[in-house]
Amino acid sequence: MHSVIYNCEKIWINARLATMDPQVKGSYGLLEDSVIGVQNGKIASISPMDDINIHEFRGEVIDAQGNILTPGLIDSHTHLLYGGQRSLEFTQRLNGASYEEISRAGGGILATVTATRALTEDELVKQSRPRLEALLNEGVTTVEIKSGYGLTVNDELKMLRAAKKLAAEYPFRLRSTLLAAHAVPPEFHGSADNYIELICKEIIPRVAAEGLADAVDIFCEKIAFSTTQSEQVFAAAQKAGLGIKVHAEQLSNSHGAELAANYSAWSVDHLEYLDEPGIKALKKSGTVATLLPGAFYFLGETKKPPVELLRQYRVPIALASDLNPGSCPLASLRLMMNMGCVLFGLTPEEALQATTRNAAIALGLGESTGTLSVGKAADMLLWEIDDPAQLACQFGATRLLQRIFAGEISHV
Ligand code: DI6
Ligand code: FE
Repeated sequence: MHSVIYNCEKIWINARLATMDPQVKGSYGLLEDSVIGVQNGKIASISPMDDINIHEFRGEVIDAQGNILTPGLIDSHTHLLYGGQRSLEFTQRLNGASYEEISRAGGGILATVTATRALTEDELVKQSRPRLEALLNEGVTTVEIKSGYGLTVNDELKMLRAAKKLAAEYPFRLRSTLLAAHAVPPEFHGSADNYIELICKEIIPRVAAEGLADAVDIFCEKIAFSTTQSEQVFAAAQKAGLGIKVHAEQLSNSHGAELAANYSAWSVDHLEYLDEPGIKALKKSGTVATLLPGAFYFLGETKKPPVELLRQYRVPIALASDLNPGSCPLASLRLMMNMGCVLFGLTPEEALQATTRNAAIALGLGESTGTLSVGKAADMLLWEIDDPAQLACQFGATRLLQRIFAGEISHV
């Protein structure tokens, strides 16, 4: 232990570590009065302050002054790349129209598809920067970004390339997801099966060959794609070696989550209408249940996801922003932590777990990030707080003293 810490490039001393590591006993996996050492962007050592002699250390010493370090926050479900905005629909919904009605009338996702197709890759990057910056500024260090507003081979590739550009510009870990099966594009109106065939035979293989996405997602819902179509997409994703995610059981129960679990999905997302057989399937496959309280709140939904049953079956729960122009234009994962507690009844500890460790698993990154553990990425946040529960309890005035990405203190 000693020799490792003395070989580190830098150490944070006098830190209280909310490790979120299940192997560390107690709430938040909290380790008081600790020192954490970083080498090559990774956590190389964690030990009690008493065990080290600072005067023998030659690297950089950062004094955390008794403040709390947590893992970097992980937003495991966003649609932050898009053109235009849809405040008109917000007003329409306030006047009584439903999300489904707007969608069926050609608004909704398809309105954003038109706006996104009209942009060049660079314009798309430019319009999306403020949303990404909002997440990063509040302590998000890993962001999943979905395509899904292009819906042609070229426009989906354009979106995924734009995501890569953002990743080259800003200090964060990108996971990108192909969501070509977000809506049936106008060119395929009345022939959704043909569009699914294009996705499976052309888009998925091409995206995999070019290394443009880590996972594939589909909107499995009455107003979008069927379970039969979903199964074809899952099979194609599996064949291409990509991870599987699904939007399921948001507006109705079509058993998409259970189906995705049978394909060893990383996560199934939304889940307001998830039932017990679905939960059993998630348990069996180790799939994460991702809850999106922002969309629930913004659409004024009343049916809540089955949190108590998920707990009983010990299915890992993640919380994500679902940041998108229609059902959740709210660029704050911290707000989602608060909503996860207030609207869905999670505890503050569950909310932090849901945006660190479990969110990492939902992105197939469970081995590399999400907890403060030796060997994982040094993605860490130093907060001026007394209790980690404050991260879910309060909103808008919590001082983030340092945002550390891959061992570097990074300002966005
Ligand atoms: N479910 C959602 O909540 C978003 N996509 C999806 O499949 C909504 C996307 C939008 O309205 O633009
Ligand atoms: Fe979504």
